[in-house]
Amino acid sequence: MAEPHWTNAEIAALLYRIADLLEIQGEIVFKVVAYRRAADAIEHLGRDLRAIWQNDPKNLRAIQGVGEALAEKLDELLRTGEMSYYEKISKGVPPGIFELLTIPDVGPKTVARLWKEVKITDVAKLEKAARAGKLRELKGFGARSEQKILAGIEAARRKKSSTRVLLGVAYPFAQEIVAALRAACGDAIREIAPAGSLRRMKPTVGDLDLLVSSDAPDKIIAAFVALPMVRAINARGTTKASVIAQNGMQVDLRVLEPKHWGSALQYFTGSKEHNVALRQIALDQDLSLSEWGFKTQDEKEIFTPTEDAVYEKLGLRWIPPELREATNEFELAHADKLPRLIELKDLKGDLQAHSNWSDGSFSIEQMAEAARARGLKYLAITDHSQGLGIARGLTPERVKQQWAEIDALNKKWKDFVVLKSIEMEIRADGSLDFPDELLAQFDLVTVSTHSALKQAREKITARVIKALQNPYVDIYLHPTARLINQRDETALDLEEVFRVAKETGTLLEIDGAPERLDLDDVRVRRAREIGVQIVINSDAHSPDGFAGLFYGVAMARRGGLEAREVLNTLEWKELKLKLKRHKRKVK
Ligand code: DGT
Ligand code: CA
Ligand code: CA
Ligand code: ZN
Repeated sequence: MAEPHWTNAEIAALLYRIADLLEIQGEIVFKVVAYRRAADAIEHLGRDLRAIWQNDPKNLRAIQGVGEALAEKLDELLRTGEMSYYEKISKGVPPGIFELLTIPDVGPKTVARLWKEVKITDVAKLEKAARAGKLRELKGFGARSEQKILAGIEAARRKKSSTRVLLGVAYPFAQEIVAALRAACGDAIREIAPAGSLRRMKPTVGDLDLLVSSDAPDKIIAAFVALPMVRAINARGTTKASVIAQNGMQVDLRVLEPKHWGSALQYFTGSKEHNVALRQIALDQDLSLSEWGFKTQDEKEIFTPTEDAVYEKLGLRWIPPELREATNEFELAHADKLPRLIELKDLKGDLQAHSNWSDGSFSIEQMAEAARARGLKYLAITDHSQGLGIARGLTPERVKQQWAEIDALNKKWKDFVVLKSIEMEIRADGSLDFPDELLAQFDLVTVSTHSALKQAREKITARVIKALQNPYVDIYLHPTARLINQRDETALDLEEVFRVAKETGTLLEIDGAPERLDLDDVRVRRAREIGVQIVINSDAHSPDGFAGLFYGVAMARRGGLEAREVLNTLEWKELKLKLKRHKRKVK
């Protein structure tokens, strides 16, 4: 636990672990529940716990479920990177114990018994004992529980090895499967929609939850399992089926009667936490809510054929799926203050794209025509600067040649303009590849980090801040530098970067490339609170790459942004006036 920087997710995981430990050690239920509740609150806080604490350690107490004793422990953790209470209670606990908890149906109580009564302290020992029929020596265990545990171990292994699928892969796949099912079933389908995390546009998707309303479920199920993209059938019933597709994704289909459509779509869209909160709102109005609809106290059923009607019944505005993560959407819905979320068509230009002058594979003209065909009015070509060895980075000489090409191209259109830009690598010491005289001549300059990403927090933060303070640096791209499923975020202190971005008038980017989605929704919320200005870019390296704008907009929507809060919804001539280089000149 030497690493001093703890994210909310890591802190929540630590508290869940403490709860498990306490339960294994037979602590009173109240204490165990208190830790789980605090963990849940921190997990869904929506802003950095560290930032709250930095403002004033006393603020920790304001978090739901954090009492005085826990606030002290969190303070110690944030100050020193360690929590002595955790060290104390985990002393002597075999490390394999925690992996046992990942097996379905094996909870802390079972783990405690396995450990104390038959000295089983890891998954390997458990598997051996179950196979040898040794577990039935335990009171309450039989041959059936041994089988269940073996199946659970298998399931846990499968889950561990399967990584979540990128939204940019899952989304087009869902469209494809919907189209195929429609083609196969025709009029038998009344409504069809993907639900779950995909409909909420989460950056990654675990499995696909497909819903169909129909009066002929048998026909739909038969067509579904026979689709060409199905590799294997996990389960097949009369109204639901689960398959593994050729691309490895699990797809769960549920077929329901049209009268249940609204409540089912609402339920299976989730998130689970949103549903829990919504059900509580219903209970407060003496209604029970499930995927089948509402029930009154005297068991009268109320059906909601549309999703709108579910929210309306509870006196709420319809909440866009992207906001259903149990952050502040209910507050906003109650107060009738839900944002009018930005849409793809609001974007007028794209401020990050690459051509074959660096690591792209298409000419500037091809990229520009593709952007124009999508209805955009401007495109910044941001090829990499020379500091980035891998990407054929531009030297000042090649920059001048590129400008000549862009000037010639710009004579071609009346309704479209290619902007001269660059993706400037911020060197390890915070200096930039090009001198200010050259930077001043671009239409706009973007900066980013691709190298020395393992730098310590203070170092990388100082490095980025130095770049943002340059008067010619307009946009900081993909701020955390994460690559989903491949590379973690850097240790950058984003709070500090947000503050400096606001102060210097540097814009921050939502990079919509599916493997980046950076900033993500949680960061977008925070950036907006601080007052940082945001742009959404595709980071396209080919014409297909402009799809990134759609996913970038999805992150902005999840972050609650309206069109007016995203600067590239402006015409270029208006946006230009918002760049700090221009503001400075005007002054
Ligand atoms: P994923 O697949 O891991 O990316 O995430 P989701 O959100 O698609 O989750 P999934 O596939 O397990 O379930 C789909 C939706 O069904 C989920 O978002 C909400 C609903 N749901 C599933 N299990 C529960 C539950 O235990 N309670 C409640 N209230 N809703 C649930
Ligand atoms: Ca799902
Ligand atoms: Ca599912
Ligand atoms: Zn590139």
